[in-house]
Amino acid sequence: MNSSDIYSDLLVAKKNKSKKFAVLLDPDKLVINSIDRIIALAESASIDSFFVGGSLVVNNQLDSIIEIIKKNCNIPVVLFPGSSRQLSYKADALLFLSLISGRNADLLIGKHVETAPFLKISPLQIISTGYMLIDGGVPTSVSYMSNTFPIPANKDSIAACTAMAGEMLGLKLIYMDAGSGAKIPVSASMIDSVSSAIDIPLIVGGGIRTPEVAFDIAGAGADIIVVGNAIEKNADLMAEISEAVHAV
Ligand code: 1GP
Repeated sequence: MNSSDIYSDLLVAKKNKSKKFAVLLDPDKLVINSIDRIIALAESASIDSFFVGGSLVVNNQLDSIIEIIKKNCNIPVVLFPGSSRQLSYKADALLFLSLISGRNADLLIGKHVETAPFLKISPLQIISTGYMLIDGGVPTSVSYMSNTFPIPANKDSIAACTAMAGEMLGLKLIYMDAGSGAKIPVSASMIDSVSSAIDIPLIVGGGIRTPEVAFDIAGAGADIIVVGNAIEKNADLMAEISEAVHAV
Protein backbone atom coordinates (compact mmCIF):
# COMPACT_ATOMS: atom_id res chain seq x y z
CA MET A 1 0.00 0.00 0.00
CA ASN A 2 1.22 3.51 -0.81
CA SER A 3 2.13 5.30 2.42
CA SER A 4 -0.10 8.24 1.62
CA ASP A 5 -3.07 5.88 1.59
CA ILE A 6 -2.79 4.75 5.21
CA TYR A 7 -5.00 7.42 6.76
CA SER A 8 -7.53 7.50 3.88
CA ASP A 9 -7.76 3.74 4.09
CA LEU A 10 -8.52 4.03 7.79
CA LEU A 11 -11.31 6.53 7.15
CA VAL A 12 -12.86 4.23 4.55
CA ALA A 13 -12.62 1.27 6.95
CA LYS A 14 -14.28 3.29 9.69
CA LYS A 15 -17.09 4.31 7.34
CA ASN A 16 -17.60 0.65 6.41
CA LYS A 17 -17.40 -0.35 10.09
CA SER A 18 -14.55 -2.73 9.32
CA LYS A 19 -11.99 -3.19 12.07
CA LYS A 20 -8.21 -3.29 11.82
CA PHE A 21 -5.60 -5.22 13.70
CA ALA A 22 -2.09 -3.87 14.32
CA VAL A 23 0.79 -5.82 15.85
CA LEU A 24 3.15 -3.75 17.99
CA LEU A 25 6.84 -4.59 17.69
CA ASP A 26 9.16 -3.21 20.35
CA PRO A 27 12.68 -2.89 18.85
CA ASP A 28 14.18 -3.46 22.31
CA LYS A 29 12.50 -6.83 22.73
CA LEU A 30 12.66 -8.12 19.19
CA VAL A 31 15.36 -10.60 18.26
CA ILE A 32 16.39 -9.77 14.69
CA ASN A 33 16.52 -13.39 13.53
CA SER A 34 12.94 -14.01 14.70
CA ILE A 35 11.51 -11.35 12.38
CA ASP A 36 11.14 -13.70 9.41
CA ARG A 37 8.81 -15.93 11.39
CA ILE A 38 6.79 -12.96 12.65
CA ILE A 39 6.41 -11.63 9.10
CA ALA A 40 5.28 -15.04 7.82
CA LEU A 41 2.71 -15.38 10.61
CA ALA A 42 1.55 -11.79 10.14
CA GLU A 43 0.99 -12.34 6.43
CA SER A 44 -0.90 -15.57 6.89
CA ALA A 45 -2.99 -13.95 9.65
CA SER A 46 -3.76 -10.96 7.35
CA ILE A 47 -2.87 -8.36 9.96
CA ASP A 48 -3.41 -4.79 8.78
CA SER A 49 -0.23 -3.09 9.97
CA PHE A 50 2.85 -3.22 12.12
CA PHE A 51 3.26 -0.52 14.75
CA VAL A 52 6.91 -0.12 15.72
CA GLY A 53 8.06 1.60 18.89
CA GLY A 54 8.75 1.28 22.58
CA SER A 55 9.09 3.42 25.69
CA LEU A 56 12.85 3.56 25.56
CA VAL A 57 14.48 1.92 22.50
CA VAL A 58 17.98 1.51 23.78
CA ASN A 59 19.42 -0.42 20.83
CA ASN A 60 19.91 0.70 17.24
CA GLN A 61 17.77 -1.93 15.54
CA LEU A 62 14.91 0.36 14.50
CA ASP A 63 16.07 0.97 10.92
CA SER A 64 17.13 -2.65 10.32
CA ILE A 65 13.86 -4.08 11.67
CA ILE A 66 11.79 -1.83 9.42
CA GLU A 67 14.05 -2.53 6.46
CA ILE A 68 13.58 -6.29 6.85
CA ILE A 69 9.81 -5.92 7.14
CA LYS A 70 9.60 -3.67 4.07
CA LYS A 71 11.76 -6.01 2.01
CA ASN A 72 9.74 -9.09 2.85
CA CYS A 73 6.09 -8.06 2.87
CA ASN A 74 3.59 -5.36 1.95
CA ILE A 75 2.23 -4.84 5.44
CA PRO A 76 2.36 -1.09 6.25
CA VAL A 77 4.76 -0.01 9.00
CA VAL A 78 3.65 2.78 11.30
CA LEU A 79 6.01 4.37 13.81
CA PHE A 80 4.56 4.61 17.30
CA PRO A 81 7.41 6.48 18.94
CA GLY A 82 8.06 6.46 22.68
CA SER A 83 10.38 9.42 22.22
CA SER A 84 11.37 11.94 19.57
CA ARG A 85 14.54 9.94 18.88
CA GLN A 86 12.57 7.00 17.48
CA LEU A 87 12.44 8.17 13.92
CA SER A 88 13.08 6.13 10.79
CA TYR A 89 12.49 7.29 7.23
CA LYS A 90 12.10 3.65 6.22
CA ALA A 91 8.59 3.40 7.76
CA ASP A 92 5.40 4.38 5.92
CA ALA A 93 3.78 6.62 8.50
CA LEU A 94 4.31 8.14 11.90
CA LEU A 95 1.81 8.67 14.69
CA PHE A 96 2.65 12.24 15.69
CA LEU A 97 1.61 11.78 19.29
CA SER A 98 0.36 14.48 21.60
CA LEU A 99 -0.16 13.17 25.14
CA ILE A 100 -3.53 14.82 25.67
CA SER A 101 -4.38 12.88 28.84
CA GLY A 102 -1.41 14.55 30.56
CA ARG A 103 -0.37 18.10 31.33
CA ASN A 104 3.28 17.83 30.36
CA ALA A 105 3.77 20.72 27.92
CA ASP A 106 6.82 19.08 26.37
CA LEU A 107 4.73 16.08 25.26
CA LEU A 108 1.80 18.23 24.18
CA ILE A 109 3.83 20.55 21.90
CA GLY A 110 7.52 20.85 22.94
CA LYS A 111 8.95 17.72 21.29
CA HIS A 112 6.80 18.42 18.24
CA VAL A 113 8.49 21.76 17.68
CA GLU A 114 11.92 20.09 17.88
CA THR A 115 11.05 17.33 15.41
CA ALA A 116 8.90 19.33 12.97
CA PRO A 117 11.75 20.34 10.58
CA PHE A 118 12.91 16.71 10.24
CA LEU A 119 9.38 15.45 9.69
CA LYS A 120 8.66 18.19 7.15
CA ILE A 121 11.37 16.82 4.82
CA SER A 122 10.69 13.16 5.59
CA PRO A 123 8.84 10.80 3.26
CA LEU A 124 6.66 9.65 6.18
CA GLN A 125 2.94 10.20 6.27
CA ILE A 126 2.48 12.22 9.47
CA ILE A 127 -0.75 11.38 11.31
CA SER A 128 -1.47 13.67 14.25
CA THR A 129 -2.72 11.53 17.12
CA GLY A 130 -4.23 12.37 20.49
CA TYR A 131 -2.64 9.85 22.84
CA MET A 132 -4.65 9.09 26.00
CA LEU A 133 -3.17 7.02 28.75
CA ILE A 134 -5.87 5.13 30.69
CA ASP A 135 -5.23 3.48 34.06
CA GLY A 136 -4.66 -0.21 33.41
CA GLY A 137 -4.17 -1.33 37.02
CA VAL A 138 -0.35 -1.21 37.06
CA PRO A 139 2.11 1.67 36.82
CA THR A 140 3.25 1.87 33.20
CA SER A 141 6.51 2.90 31.55
CA VAL A 142 4.68 5.66 29.67
CA SER A 143 3.29 7.14 32.86
CA TYR A 144 6.71 7.05 34.53
CA MET A 145 8.63 8.37 31.53
CA SER A 146 6.11 11.11 30.75
CA ASN A 147 5.63 12.13 34.37
CA THR A 148 1.84 12.16 33.85
CA PHE A 149 -1.14 10.47 35.49
CA PRO A 150 -3.37 8.24 33.41
CA ILE A 151 -7.10 8.95 33.20
CA PRO A 152 -8.83 6.84 35.92
CA ALA A 153 -10.30 3.66 34.40
CA ASN A 154 -13.85 4.46 35.52
CA LYS A 155 -13.96 8.10 34.39
CA ASP A 156 -15.61 7.59 31.02
CA SER A 157 -16.72 11.19 30.74
CA ILE A 158 -13.20 12.59 31.29
CA ALA A 159 -11.97 10.27 28.53
CA ALA A 160 -14.81 11.31 26.19
CA CYS A 161 -14.25 15.05 26.80
CA THR A 162 -10.48 14.65 26.31
CA ALA A 163 -11.01 12.86 23.00
CA MET A 164 -13.58 15.47 21.88
CA ALA A 165 -11.12 18.27 22.65
CA GLY A 166 -8.43 16.40 20.70
CA GLU A 167 -10.70 16.12 17.68
CA MET A 168 -11.66 19.80 17.92
CA LEU A 169 -7.96 20.69 17.98
CA GLY A 170 -7.65 18.99 14.61
CA LEU A 171 -6.03 15.69 15.61
CA LYS A 172 -6.76 12.91 13.12
CA LEU A 173 -6.73 9.89 15.44
CA ILE A 174 -7.29 9.10 19.09
CA TYR A 175 -5.21 6.35 20.72
CA MET A 176 -6.47 5.05 24.08
CA ASP A 177 -3.74 3.04 25.73
CA ALA A 178 -3.87 1.17 29.04
CA GLY A 179 -0.09 0.78 28.60
CA SER A 180 1.98 -2.16 27.56
CA GLY A 181 1.35 -5.14 29.83
CA ALA A 182 -1.67 -3.50 31.49
CA LYS A 183 -3.51 -5.71 33.96
CA ILE A 184 -6.87 -4.40 32.79
CA PRO A 185 -7.48 -3.25 29.20
CA VAL A 186 -9.56 -0.13 28.51
CA SER A 187 -13.19 -0.94 29.43
CA ALA A 188 -15.89 -1.47 26.84
CA SER A 189 -17.96 1.28 28.45
CA MET A 190 -15.13 3.85 28.14
CA ILE A 191 -14.49 2.82 24.51
CA ASP A 192 -18.20 3.18 23.78
CA SER A 193 -18.31 6.67 25.39
CA VAL A 194 -15.24 7.86 23.50
CA SER A 195 -16.15 6.39 20.13
CA SER A 196 -19.64 7.87 20.33
CA ALA A 197 -18.18 11.29 21.12
CA ILE A 198 -15.83 11.56 18.12
CA ASP A 199 -15.89 11.00 14.35
CA ILE A 200 -12.16 10.33 13.86
CA PRO A 201 -10.83 6.75 14.07
CA LEU A 202 -10.07 5.30 17.50
CA ILE A 203 -7.09 3.06 18.32
CA VAL A 204 -7.17 0.95 21.50
CA GLY A 205 -4.29 -1.02 23.01
CA GLY A 206 -2.74 -2.18 26.24
CA GLY A 207 -3.27 -5.50 28.03
CA ILE A 208 -5.20 -7.23 25.24
CA ARG A 209 -4.23 -10.91 25.47
CA THR A 210 -7.06 -12.96 24.00
CA PRO A 211 -9.20 -13.02 20.84
CA GLU A 212 -12.32 -12.66 23.02
CA VAL A 213 -11.11 -9.41 24.60
CA ALA A 214 -9.99 -8.09 21.19
CA PHE A 215 -13.44 -8.92 19.79
CA ASP A 216 -15.21 -7.09 22.66
CA ILE A 217 -12.98 -4.03 22.32
CA ALA A 218 -13.56 -3.80 18.57
CA GLY A 219 -17.29 -4.36 19.16
CA ALA A 220 -17.34 -1.53 21.72
CA GLY A 221 -16.14 0.96 19.08
CA ALA A 222 -12.36 0.68 18.60
CA ASP A 223 -11.36 0.94 14.93
CA ILE A 224 -7.82 -0.41 15.36
CA ILE A 225 -6.85 -2.96 17.99
CA VAL A 226 -3.15 -3.02 18.96
CA VAL A 227 -1.50 -6.03 20.59
CA GLY A 228 2.16 -6.21 21.59
CA ASN A 229 3.11 -8.19 24.71
CA ALA A 230 0.81 -11.16 24.20
CA ILE A 231 2.18 -11.68 20.67
CA GLU A 232 5.78 -11.26 21.83
CA LYS A 233 5.08 -14.19 24.15
CA ASN A 234 3.16 -16.26 21.65
CA ALA A 235 3.32 -15.19 18.01
CA ASP A 236 0.79 -17.88 17.03
CA LEU A 237 -1.88 -15.80 18.75
CA MET A 238 -1.76 -13.40 15.79
CA ALA A 239 -4.04 -15.54 13.65
CA GLU A 240 -6.74 -15.96 16.31
CA ILE A 241 -6.79 -12.29 17.30
CA SER A 242 -6.80 -11.17 13.68
CA GLU A 243 -9.74 -13.46 12.94
CA ALA A 244 -11.64 -12.17 15.98
CA VAL A 245 -11.07 -8.48 15.12
CA HIS A 246 -12.00 -8.95 11.45
CA ALA A 247 -15.15 -10.84 12.44
CA VAL A 248 -16.65 -7.85 14.26
C1 1GP B 1 1.12 -0.45 24.33
O1 1GP B 1 -0.98 -0.45 23.27
C2 1GP B 1 0.24 -1.06 23.30
O2 1GP B 1 1.42 0.87 24.04
C3 1GP B 1 0.20 -2.56 23.39
O3 1GP B 1 0.06 -3.04 24.71
O4 1GP B 1 1.90 -4.71 24.86
O5 1GP B 1 -0.02 -4.77 26.47
O6 1GP B 1 -0.34 -5.42 24.07
P1 1GP B 1 0.41 -4.57 25.03
